Amino acid sequence: MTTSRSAADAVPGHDPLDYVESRSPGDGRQPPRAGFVSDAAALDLDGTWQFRLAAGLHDLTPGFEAPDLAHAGWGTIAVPSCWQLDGIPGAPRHGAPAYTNQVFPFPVDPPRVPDANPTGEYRREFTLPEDWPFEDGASVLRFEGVDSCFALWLNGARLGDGKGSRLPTEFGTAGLLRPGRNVLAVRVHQWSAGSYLEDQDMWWVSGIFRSVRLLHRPSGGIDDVFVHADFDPVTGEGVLRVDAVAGPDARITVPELGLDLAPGETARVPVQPWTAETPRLYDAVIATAAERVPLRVGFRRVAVEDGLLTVNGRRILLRGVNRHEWHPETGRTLDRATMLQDIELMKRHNINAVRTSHYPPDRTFLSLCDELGLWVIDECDLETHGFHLNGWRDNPSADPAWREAYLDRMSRMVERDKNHPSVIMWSLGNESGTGDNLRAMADWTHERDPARPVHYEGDWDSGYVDVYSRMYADHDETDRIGRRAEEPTTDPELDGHRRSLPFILCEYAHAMGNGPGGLSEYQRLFEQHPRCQGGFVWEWIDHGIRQHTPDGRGFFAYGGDFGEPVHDSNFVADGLVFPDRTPSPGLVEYKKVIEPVSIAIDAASATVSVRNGQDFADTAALRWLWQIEDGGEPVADGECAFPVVPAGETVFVPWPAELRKAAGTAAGGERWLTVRAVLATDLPWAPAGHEVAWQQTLLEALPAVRAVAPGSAPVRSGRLLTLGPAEFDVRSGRLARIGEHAVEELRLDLWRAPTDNDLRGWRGSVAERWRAAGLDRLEHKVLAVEPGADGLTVRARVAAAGTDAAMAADYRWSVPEDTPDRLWLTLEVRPTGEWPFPLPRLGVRATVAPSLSTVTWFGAGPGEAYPDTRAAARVSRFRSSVAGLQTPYLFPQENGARTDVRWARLTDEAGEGLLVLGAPHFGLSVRPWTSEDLDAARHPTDLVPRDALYVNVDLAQQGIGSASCGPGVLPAHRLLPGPAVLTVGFQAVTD
Ligand code: IPT
Repeated sequence: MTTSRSAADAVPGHDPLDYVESRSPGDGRQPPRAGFVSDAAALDLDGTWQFRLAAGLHDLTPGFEAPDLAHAGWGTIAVPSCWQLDGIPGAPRHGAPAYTNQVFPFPVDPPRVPDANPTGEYRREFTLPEDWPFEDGASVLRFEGVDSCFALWLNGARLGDGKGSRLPTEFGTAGLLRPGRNVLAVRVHQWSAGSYLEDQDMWWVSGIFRSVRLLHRPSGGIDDVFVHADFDPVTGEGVLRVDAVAGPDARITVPELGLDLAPGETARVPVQPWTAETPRLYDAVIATAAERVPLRVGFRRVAVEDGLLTVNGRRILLRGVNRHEWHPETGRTLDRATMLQDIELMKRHNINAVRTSHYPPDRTFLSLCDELGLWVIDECDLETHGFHLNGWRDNPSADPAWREAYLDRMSRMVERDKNHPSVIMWSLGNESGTGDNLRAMADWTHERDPARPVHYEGDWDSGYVDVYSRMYADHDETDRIGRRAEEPTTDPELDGHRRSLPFILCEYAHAMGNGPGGLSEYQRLFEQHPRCQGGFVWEWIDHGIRQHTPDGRGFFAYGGDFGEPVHDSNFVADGLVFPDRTPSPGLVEYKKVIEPVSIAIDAASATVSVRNGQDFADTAALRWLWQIEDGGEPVADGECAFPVVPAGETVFVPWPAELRKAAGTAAGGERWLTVRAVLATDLPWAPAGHEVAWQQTLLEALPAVRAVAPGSAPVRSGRLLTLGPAEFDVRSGRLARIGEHAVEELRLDLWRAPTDNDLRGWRGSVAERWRAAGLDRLEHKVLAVEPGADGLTVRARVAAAGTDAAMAADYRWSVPEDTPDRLWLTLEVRPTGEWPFPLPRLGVRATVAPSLSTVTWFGAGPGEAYPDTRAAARVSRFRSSVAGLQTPYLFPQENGARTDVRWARLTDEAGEGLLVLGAPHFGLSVRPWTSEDLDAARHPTDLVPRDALYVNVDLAQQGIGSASCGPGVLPAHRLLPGPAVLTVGFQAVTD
């Protein structure tokens, strides 16, 4: 290898660039310590830096570190930022992001990396304030995160190098810092030996992506602090001991508790404990004469006891999400407002836990979790997944040469984050196979912090961890595990141990595209089996990157959009929120499924029961509101005065008199009672009135709308058949209009644009079977058009080219004499031949004029819902524009269906339009494009409204499942082919 290298790198007998491909975690670094902010002098080095992107080690700027280097030809970059992204003003994009899930985007040859190794040369001058305390102690440069490997020079002298992208690194500046002007030069390599340990399923982006600061370390100050704040649930006492590496005069004070302690001294005092539901923090200070460090202390005890994971002596239930750090413009550089937004959104959607998949987050996030209350599994920056594709050959986890790197990563996480009460478990990393290096990480962690359990999913035998953790186990297996009746371990010696452990699903319910389905069924298992302590939905956010089409329309890019030769397409878009953090229907569904309080209404006994499913908090923060709706219109409301329900308990309360009275007053329509739990006062994460939980019950059903009067006969004139308000073509039997409104191409429809969950699947793709069977290219052969005394019958055979399997479809049209404006369709469908798969949908599709673009309906809503994602849909009356009915999944697919619709009106601006009536219910989708358009589109910007609206009226749809990574649609939600009848009415109306 010949490279041009700068003279200052040259150390005799040593290749100065060896560190890039060295397994060593770094050189010249300070020992890791707790992350904290003190009153010692500090200089923020974030901001604009000089920048040049070199193509590889052969392209480095000679003398790059020299203090007086001329920057001719250099650009600038913002620190912190990811150089492949251009979301930060002043940070033009360099190179391009690339997405792979498991596969390494370079040849697997550890620890070597490609010659094409984009290398960012960063330089920044800074001026020290005049009062910088040079005479006292030392100063360190602290990098919170640099991806993936770097070396640095201060005033021309090399300080060291480091790896471990999402972990902090500090370097001493001994003797090099000068009063006034200083020059810091940092060289950052996209690829390094460390890349083999950082194969997380996410974009490859690089650079100094978290903050950089110069910190004064006063002599006699506080170098490290470890707060041990135990809570004794028997006595209600907090047990505080603070260990410190500090000046001999260090004292710890907690004014609110009247404590003044020396390091290592233990105090017991009555306290209010910290939990995610009641995040009580006590302000404390550790101080010496030289330095003062504020601390926030939360007292809690995490334990694995009697086969359960407990906090403060109680089993907890994790209603969690996996959170990557992501922003559609700035990538993995997040500001505090974005972190706070994530936590607020989580809390508002009843989420109580976060796994920091798959690396320690910016530590501001953990401070916010301490404050606002979330259980955190803090995960180490470690994943070697790509070795799996090579049969785990050379996996670093089992290679002693990597042991130091593994231990280094673990210690840097634990040391940084050990004082966060929100962190209840340490995770060794993700998908790194098995091996002694993982065991060594666990052993070290148990020794260093015996007060927190250790988690790692990758070793199914659970030999060195404290909880049994799995990902994507299906419902049946989860049930077996819940009964401690799962398959035995590979190593029989470990079976007893694993069977005694609590169980969590560290990933489940893959939220890719439309879905996930099956959440309710999982939640039931978590509530039924004490051992099943919940899980973490995969994942929080779609990692889309904001881009624009040439004509300026915005969209979110995914894998392949930057021309990557190897990529995993839209598998990076599998979150509960869209990249701009708009909640997806999946998040709304999850919120309902994991409600912390469950309301049950019993109309027969006129009672409501409330089960407080929280583990610690009572219900004092909640108010209970009731409302009765008639045909979806509110008719009465009030408040229930419930007693405060302690955690884990249930109360039954009779309906208040007003509610009893209102419920007993028939009004003529379908009547529902809704009871909602809302916040009584403002909380730090949501305002008063925010809805936490709800339940509905039917008070009064309506008799079926279907008329029984005899139908009238169609009248023929030329090519037209007129039946009441409708006109048909006499030859084809096709409906042409209803009253003034063109209603065309109405026919049986079995197709939906496959969802990600239809397309992918561990047990094969159902969408491939649909396509092979031709469900997307069905031909409609009219066999007979039969006008009769009481209506019109059109018989058709619906089938795809090349197959003899078919659907017999008989359309019976009628207009009952007593409702001469109303046209009814009864569609009878019978499969013939082989239909060995569930159908995507079963219903009719028709087109109407694009002007009918307002949809009002009485049914379930307001959001989209499918058979296994309908928990969050409530019965009421809703109104939306057609545009508002579409869910803009990053990869276009079936979306936007409304379920259990009793009636719907599609109207134009003048309020004229069409009424669709169920008998009793139907599923409704209205779009400005076809399912075929949706299927063909790759991004929402590919979808161009046509000159018609496409209306699907469904008897049923196939469920959603989460087969894109995990189990498919549960049997109860599969749409199996069989004889079926859909009845639906149409009428021209004025709003
Ligand atoms: C699992 C990974 O842990 C996670 O990072 C993500 O890739 C997820 O899958 C899918 O989106 S690993 C899976 C192969 C079980």
